[in-house]
Amino acid sequence: MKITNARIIVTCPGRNFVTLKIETDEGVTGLGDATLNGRELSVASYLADHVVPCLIGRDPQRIEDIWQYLYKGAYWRRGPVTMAAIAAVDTALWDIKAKIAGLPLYQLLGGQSRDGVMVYAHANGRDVAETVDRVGEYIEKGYKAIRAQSGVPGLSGVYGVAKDKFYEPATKGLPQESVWSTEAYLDFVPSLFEALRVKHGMGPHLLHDVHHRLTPIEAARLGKSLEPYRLFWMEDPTPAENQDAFRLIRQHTVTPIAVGEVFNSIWDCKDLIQNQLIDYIRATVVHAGGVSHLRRIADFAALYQVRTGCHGATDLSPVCMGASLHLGLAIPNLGVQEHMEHNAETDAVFPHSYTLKDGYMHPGETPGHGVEIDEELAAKYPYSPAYLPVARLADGTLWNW
Ligand code: CS2
Ligand code: MG
Repeated sequence: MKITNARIIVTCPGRNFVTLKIETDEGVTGLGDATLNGRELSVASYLADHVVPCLIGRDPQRIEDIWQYLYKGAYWRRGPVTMAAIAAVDTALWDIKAKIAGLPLYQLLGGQSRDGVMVYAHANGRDVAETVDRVGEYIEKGYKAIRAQSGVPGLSGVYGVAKDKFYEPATKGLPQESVWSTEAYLDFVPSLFEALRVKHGMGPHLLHDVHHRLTPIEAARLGKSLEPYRLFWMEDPTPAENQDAFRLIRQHTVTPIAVGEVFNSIWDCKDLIQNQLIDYIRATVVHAGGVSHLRRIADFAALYQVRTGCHGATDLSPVCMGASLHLGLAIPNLGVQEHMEHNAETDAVFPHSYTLKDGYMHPGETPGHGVEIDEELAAKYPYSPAYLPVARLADGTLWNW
């Protein structure tokens, strides 16, 4: 079998997605997600101008060889654009291999290690009362794990708080700016989780995304102040370029830590995992080199009893969600999978086999990763430039969004 063509499909059913479709001489095709929020066209170009010419004529079954060819052969290794491009190729090739085998992808990854993949939902509100209600709604829907994000008194445009139902951070036009105050946030967040535990008890898994906003010692303080509420995890407490920063947090708190949605390779998390500085690795299929590389990261993490908590926000397409669920069903060290519902238009553009029931998802039994694309429908939604916001402190200092 030979690869005869590979096309990049850019569509915007409510938000932008970049999808790679690999075609073969035996008519078997595979899909890979290549969406990098706010920088979509850079990956589309990397694929179209640099990667696709290298794929034509190759045997699609040689996944590992093609991965190494695109990683080492690029000379310029790692980074979000390169690794999203490699991820799209890798995911599409696994889709093809599983279709050739006539098996759902998880069977090629070792079969089911559990009956379903526990997922967490996103609850957010403008204030404590609204957030408490939203969490209650998701508990009603059967979710076992819910992330809680609330507006902070005195701050506008806080991360994770939706203007309407779904929180979509990227907005049309130039990046929106919001003012951040760590003091207001640190003094407020414990009261949110106090209210959530008083209302919903200690049963539900509660998660919170700090979204890279604190310094290591501030993160240590937050983790400590949240200990009575036994969070499932505190996510991205501080930027992770300096992996040693997490030693300071660990010294002061036992609140579990999740990191990694912005990671692109095993090198970004090796020290964090090896030194037991995190409990959940959030690297995901589309941004960390595909199924092949994410499997490597998960296997490495398992050695240190670190579990996966893969990123699954709406800017990661259903193709990524499908592949991520197959991996999550098979690996021994799944922690939880993030699940933000895509809108109806997106679900129509990307018909898929995965299902949700009582807080658990299953990728389905369709050969491949179970997600396809309706190209005719996709063409109805042209690309629309959008940017992620930026944050500044009250004195105008540019801060971590
Ligand atoms: C977030 C994301 O879901 C999360 O954990 O951190 O919503 C993130 O802000 C976006 O994916 C950025 O594009
Ligand atoms: Mg996050």
